[in-house]
Amino acid sequence: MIWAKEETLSRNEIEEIQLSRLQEVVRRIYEKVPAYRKKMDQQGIKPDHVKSLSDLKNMPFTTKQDLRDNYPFGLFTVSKKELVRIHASSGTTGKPTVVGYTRNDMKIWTECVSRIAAMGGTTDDDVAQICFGYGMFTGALGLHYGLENIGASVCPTSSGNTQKQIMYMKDFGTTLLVATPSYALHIGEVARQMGFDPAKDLKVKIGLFGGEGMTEAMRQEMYKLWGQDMKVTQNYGMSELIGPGVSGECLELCGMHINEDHFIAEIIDPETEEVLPPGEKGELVISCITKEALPLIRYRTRDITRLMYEPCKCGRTTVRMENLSGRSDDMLIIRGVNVFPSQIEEVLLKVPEIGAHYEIIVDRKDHLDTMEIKVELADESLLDSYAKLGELEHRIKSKIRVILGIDASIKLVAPRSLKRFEGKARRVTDLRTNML
Ligand code: DLL
Repeated sequence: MIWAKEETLSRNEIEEIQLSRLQEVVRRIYEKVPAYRKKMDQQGIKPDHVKSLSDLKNMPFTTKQDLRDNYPFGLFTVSKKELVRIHASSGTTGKPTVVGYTRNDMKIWTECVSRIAAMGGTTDDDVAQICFGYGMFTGALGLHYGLENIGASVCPTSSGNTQKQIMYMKDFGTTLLVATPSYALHIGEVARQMGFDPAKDLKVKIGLFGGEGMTEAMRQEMYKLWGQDMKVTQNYGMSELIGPGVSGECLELCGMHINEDHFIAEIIDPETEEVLPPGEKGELVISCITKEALPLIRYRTRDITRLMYEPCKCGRTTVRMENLSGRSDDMLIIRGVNVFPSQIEEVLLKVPEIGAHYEIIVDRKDHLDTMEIKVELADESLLDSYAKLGELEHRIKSKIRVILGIDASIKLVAPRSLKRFEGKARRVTDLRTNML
């Protein structure tokens, strides 16, 4: 179901809305936020200079560092009194990034999430279990409001306590699961250990996943576990921009539709910072054109994707972003070769004898980068055969070499022995970081 008419406007109509909203928001940040005014003045840009959408490229970028430098509320355009909600995302280093919402921002957020949930097949008949951690993370409360707005029955089970999650799922007849893809796989595995076949004994038919990447191979794992007819969609967002609700996949599964009347998307070359032509892959840069409290302009997401403007079979006309290849800061450089963990995942998940969990450990020995991949066997059947394990290790190693052009050492480990995550999975350990 298409939730809002704004999802089907012509390119001219959408661009007209974008331009007037952009002009308004640029004026507002220039007047209200000293840090923005300073940056714009340094680049010799005044709000009046934004005469067309193509003038956006002259505006300065905003980065996570700007948020840190202005911690906690320095980039806000409203007083604290006008905020009705505050969230934060904890980075691995430094202060958290703080984001805030006015009453109207909450309405926009709810609307944007309702759109992406409706795209993924949600209706008011659904019983929705939200297995994202409630708290400062935007995922849980974002989905919560959007799904309630559609009229689904929302169960805020939060993350963790997986056996209890499964009991609720069974007893409440949960039809819709909200989780990170890695946690959704874990819930399915635990259900199996408890003696259920998730595809037959549970009623979950919709998976609204997000907060981290899901490769196509992982989507196939999801069907195997939860049933071939499950509607499995990816949803993208970021706390700094709004949280979930920036974009989501429709049931055609051909990229995530961006809510373009609220967000303007550009793709840049992360090195040169030049805007790339439509269709090229690069870093996603987003401008928030309707938010009141924290309307970030040209925010560098560090996420790598490509934009697709061709109309989608679902009837929506909004631009789609391809499922992410990774984050520019996730990219590992191993012996000079650029490696995205998602490339490794694609290879691993196509090997039938292994499960969906893996860990990548990068190190440096004698000045040479090394990569070890710990891979979990799908079941115990191979554990007794040394020869078969050796053959499997060799097969995985060759496939990785074909795709990446470098060697990795493969370590097969027993089923269910690697760490599981209830939120976003952390699959890479780079031990080189302290040596540089
Ligand atoms: O993860 C917002 C969100 C929650 C979106 C739930 C969808 C569902 P942050 O915690 O600020 O916000 O993390 C943002 O997570 O820059 C991406 O690198 C990654 N990410 C989010 N969604 C996806 C996705 C939320 N569908 C960061 N595919 C982003 C790949 C994703 N990566």
